[in-house]
Formats: sequence, C-alpha cells, structure tokens
Amino acid sequence: MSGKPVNENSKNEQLEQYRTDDTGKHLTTNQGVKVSEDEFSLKAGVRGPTLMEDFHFREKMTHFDHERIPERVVHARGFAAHGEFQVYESMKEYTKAKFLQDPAVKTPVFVRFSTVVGSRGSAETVRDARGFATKFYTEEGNYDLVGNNIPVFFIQDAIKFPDLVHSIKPEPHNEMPQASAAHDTFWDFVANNQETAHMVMWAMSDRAIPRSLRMMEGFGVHAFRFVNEEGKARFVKFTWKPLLGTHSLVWDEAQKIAGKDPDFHRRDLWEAIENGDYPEYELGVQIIEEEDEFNFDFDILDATKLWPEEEIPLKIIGKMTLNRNVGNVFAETEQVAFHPGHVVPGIDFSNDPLLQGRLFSYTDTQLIRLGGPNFHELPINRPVCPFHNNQRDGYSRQTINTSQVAYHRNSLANNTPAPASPAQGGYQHYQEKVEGRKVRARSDSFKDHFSQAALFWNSMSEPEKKHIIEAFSFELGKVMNESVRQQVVDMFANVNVELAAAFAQNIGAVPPTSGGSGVTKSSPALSQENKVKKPETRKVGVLIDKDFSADEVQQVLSELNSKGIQTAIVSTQLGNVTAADGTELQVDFTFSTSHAVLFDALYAVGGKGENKQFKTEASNFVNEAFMHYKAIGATQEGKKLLEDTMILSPGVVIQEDGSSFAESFIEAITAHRHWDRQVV
Ligand code: HDE
Repeated sequence: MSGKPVNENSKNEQLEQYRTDDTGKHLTTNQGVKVSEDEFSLKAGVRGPTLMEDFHFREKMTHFDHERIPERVVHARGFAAHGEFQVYESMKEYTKAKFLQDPAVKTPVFVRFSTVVGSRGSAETVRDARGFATKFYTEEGNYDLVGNNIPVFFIQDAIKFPDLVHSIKPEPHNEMPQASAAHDTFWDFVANNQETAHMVMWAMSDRAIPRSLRMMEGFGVHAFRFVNEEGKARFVKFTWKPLLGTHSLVWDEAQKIAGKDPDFHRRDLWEAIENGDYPEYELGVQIIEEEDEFNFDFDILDATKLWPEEEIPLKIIGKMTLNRNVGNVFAETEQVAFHPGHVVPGIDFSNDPLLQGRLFSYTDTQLIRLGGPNFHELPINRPVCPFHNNQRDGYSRQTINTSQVAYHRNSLANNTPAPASPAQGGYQHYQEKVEGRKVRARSDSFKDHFSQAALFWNSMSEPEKKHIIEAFSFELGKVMNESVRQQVVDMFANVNVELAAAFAQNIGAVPPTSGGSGVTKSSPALSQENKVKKPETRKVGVLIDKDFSADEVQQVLSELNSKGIQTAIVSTQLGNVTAADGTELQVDFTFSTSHAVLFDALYAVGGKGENKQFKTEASNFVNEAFMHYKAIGATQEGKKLLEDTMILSPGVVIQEDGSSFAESFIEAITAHRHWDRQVV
C-alpha cells in the first residue's frame, strides 16, 4: 500500500488482493499446470506400483503433509473477527497516537479471543482466562493491545511464565487434564507461589466462564504509558467494556456445553456478526500522573494488582465494533501474530517486569510458530501503512527489494531509507531516568499478595461468593495430593477465613480457624451483578408441540424479536409443527440437536397433542433451565411442563389472564439469571 489515508476499509482492501476463490476454475498444480486426473495416482499398469514421476501426486501429498504448524504454546484455541475502532474525542492531551486524535477516523482492527490452556481442538466453555488481543492497523503502523478478560495475572515476573504454564498444562506423564486447572501440579504451583492469590480468585469466579465473547471485559493488565506531543508521559491501563454487559454461565452448564457444543463461543460470535448484531466494546483508560506513582497502597507496576475504578476513574474514550467474520481461519486467525511490543508513537512501556519479559517472548514464539522472520509479510499481519527498512531475506520472503543497498548509513541511496525525527513521526522511546544495581530480586512493594484478593472477595455478591466456593471445591476436589489441598486452604485463609473454611470442608481438609487479610474495602465495579443487563441477542428456545395456539405464540415471538431477542423453535422432529388452526411453524432444532444449556431462556408452549416424547424431553429442558437459574416463560399446555415447586419461583413467568406475559418474560430474560431461586 502506498501512503493512502487509512480508513475503516483499508485492511479489507489490502486483504482483498490476496483472496482467491477457486470455484468454477480448472484444477492446476502449484506451478499452474492444468491437471487432467485427480483420483488415480500414476501407476505402471492398473495393478502396478505408483511412479515417482507423478509430480501432481507428490506435490499434493507433500503439501498436505506440511499443512499443520505448531499451535500457540498458550492461547492455542482462538477465534477472531474484523472490525473498526473510533475514538469519541481527541486524546491529544494525553497521547500523540494518531489513531486516538480524530473522532472522524475509523481504524481497522482484528481481534482474536482465546482460551489459554487448552489445545487448538479443546472445548471453549472451560474454566480459564480468555485472551482478548486487538490489532489496530493505524496510519502509523500496527498497535497491538494483547490483553485478557481478567485484569491481573498469576505471576509478577516473566521469568516464572514457563513454570506457571508447565504447571497448568496437562501433566506430562499422562497428558491429563485437557484445558483445565483442576489438577495437582497447578494447585501445587499456586500454593508455592503465593503471588497467584489474586488471579486465582478471578479464575475461580464467574469471570472464568463467560456467557459469550461478546459479554466479557478485556484488560491490558500492565501499566503502559501515554506520551503526548510535548513529551509528557502518564501511566495508563486499558480496559474494554462490552456494551451488552458482562455475563457468565454457571459451572454445571459450562461443563455440559463443552460436550453439547464445544464451539459454543465461536458459534455465538460468528452468528452474531452474520446476523448484523455487531459486538461492541468501549475502550476505557485509567490514567495516573507520574508524580502519583507511589501514592497507592499497591505498586502500580505489579501485574497482580488492578487499579480500582473507584480510586482511579475509568475514562471511556472510544468504541470498537466487530462487523466482519474472517474468510479463512488459518490464514487470518491462526497466522495473526500479536506482540505487546507493537506500539505506535504516543504509547510506551512501563517497567512492569511481566511486561518487560513479554516484550521478548512474542517475537520469539512467532519465529518458531510461523517458521521464520518474515511473518510480518503475511496478509493479516501487514501494516496498512508503508514499511521500509534494511532487513532482508529469510524463509519465505515475499517482498522483492530492488534497491542495491541494504545498509545504513549509505551514500548510494542518499542514506535512505532514512530514520524519521520525532516531528516526522519517528518513534522515540520515553526518556525515563533509571538507575540501580543489577539485581535478581523483587521489590518489597510487590510482596502483598492477599489484600487485593480480599478486595475482590469483598466486592462479590452472595451468589458470586457461593460460585467461588463451589469452584474451589470442584478444582481442589480433583487434586489427588492431600498435602497440596491443605496448602491451598492454608494459603487462602490469608484472603478470607470463611472462604477457606467453606471449601476446606468440601475437600476433606482441615478448616482454618484464624487468618484473613484485614482488608474491608470493596470495589463495586468488580461485581458482575452491577453490570449492564440487556435483552438483545439473548437466545430463547421455544418448546412447541402440535395443536398449539398460533395467535398467541406469534404475538409473543414478535414481541421478543422486537427487543432483539432471538428465538428458535424446538420440537420432537424437524420440518413443520402445526398449530390447532393449521398455521405451520418451522422447527429449528429437535431435542436431540439442541439442549437447554444452549439457550438463555425457555418459552414453554407445548401443544394439545398428547405427545409423550415431547412431554418427557421438554420437561427435561425446563428442569435443566430451572437448575441453571434461567428465565422460563410458560403459556398454554406449556404450563404443565413446570413442576409445582417452580411455579412461584423468581424468573418463572406464567401467563395469567389479563397479564402482559411477553413484557414480564422479557424482564426476566434481561435479568440474565435468577439467583434467589431455590434449586435442589
Ligand atoms: Fe501471553 N503469550 N504471555 N499474556 N498472550 C502468548 O504468544 C507470554 C500474558 C496473551 O491471540 C504467546 O503468539 C509471557 C499476559 C494473549 O494470538 C507467548 C507472559 C497477558 C495471547 C506469550 C505472558 C497475555 C498470548 C503464545 C508472561 C494479558 C494470545 C502464542 C510474561 C495481558 C494472542 C503467541 C493471540 C500469547 C507469552 C503473559 C495475553 C508465548 C512470556 C499477562 C491474549 O508469546
């Protein structure tokens, strides 16, 4: 691309140059030779040996043999989409980054979401952090914000990353468990590396089982720096806030979805974009003046600490909209290479020792994963602005550099390509003053591991606390080694005694009698119960049997749809289901091709036809949805599917004469879950 101004279409136009559609074309070899036969290899006689000279067979088989590349060592399972980012108002006061100056500019972005631990083929609703990595294709080069959906990390120093990952990946002797932290080595690591306490609290919370990639927050985790035109720097943390609010599954449901639909999150994202329900996230920044660096009761360079929004307000500065699915998962999602060191002028680093180590790791990993130093030339990774330097050659080089010189300084090319001054847009590292002895050590200011873990616990609503206790009980219940279980109990007694005592009992450990952090503060922004709740894009399963009353169903469906709620008809067979007045509705799923766990709510309609199979299967759906605290609406014969105990329960909406059923049902769906329901 030449120096054309960047707009929201720039990346798509660039990718267009590489797209190929083979439909309707002749089959050729990679050398362009037309192939006349693609079913039989070349043989000496019909029953004879295959011949070496069969270049088509050799080329086809060799290419196939090399189709796989190493999966990412972490974040292997991921899914991505294209979109655009627009700043709400100029951020000139804080940063000179061009893409944050002009609200009229739309910057193309590519976002890859991921689980961390599981392999490329693992299920998506496992208990884990989620990666949230964004590549901004700006006019000044690519900027990558490589974050997670949890604002803190397990460790404080990058040198411990290989240890952390070895402990959480499947155990080496038997490669179990896949995509899970519920095993001895992980919890042994936790208990013996107590800086993990805060992140473990998040990992045991509902945040680790998001309802949707469209309904989770994203965090840059580290302190970065904004630097403005005058050279003034401030510390900054980045947060993505989804406009649909932040919502989770319940653990039993998450485990069942892992079997019923291992692609649950990618399907949800893909379908939302195909339906035009574009996921939106606002970008927030928290800014700390340099002179305030030491004014907090935590070290702002410590990645196991968040910056409470109540103390350091989150300023919403722009919005990202994901509006296009990928055309080819390998070419885009798999080959995209993120790097926290991909920054543009106006964005700089802090001395967070976790961030500093990441700045090394990401290029290194792409070299092995993408097979050499030219991965920046892959279509998905190319900047949309021009790029020139004296780097040359290497595996799979695509650029044809035609100039005679490839060195600096030179006279033959008039000393070009020439470094640009900061005024010309050249990146200048912030000239922070540093001094100190070379030491392998950790600052004392990094040594409080429990206060923010307690802050998180204090900030949770009662149902969220209950879920955390259940998560510890589940995970540690899978740990074989009794000593490890006890060590974890003893460790979390430092966070909160009631918490540790509650799960100790469930895992046969000795409950602590004393402990606690002494922290009484809480941060309401941390509880999901305080987040936005909206009905849009929620999925409702409509359980219908023949001889239902069409008028009423059609009216309810149209009211739900008018609020952006999606409905799917579920019955015993595919085809049409016929109402008492002969109206036909098309069935989207049978009870065996869907499941209650795949819906946010159920609308039980039933039908006058006394179909036993329908009754059994629909009742199972209703029971399951009830157990998972979901909204259930019942009208007509559907009311008979509800057990007596459900009838007066919160979130169960039954049509009574004269009541506005649809309105109450929509309200119940919007609430997301009804935790005050008695579930046995
Ligand atoms: Fe990563 N991380 N990471 N990480 N990370 C990778 O890079 C690493 C950390 C994150 O969708 C790897 O290309 C180290 C924190 C995301 O392609 C690797 C340390 C956060 C993704 C790597 C961390 C992240 C990665 C593996 C500790 C949240 C997926 C494949 C110092 C802020 C990006 C790859 C994608 C991927 C190293 C810690 C986020 C090996 C050494 C903290 C979202 O380079």
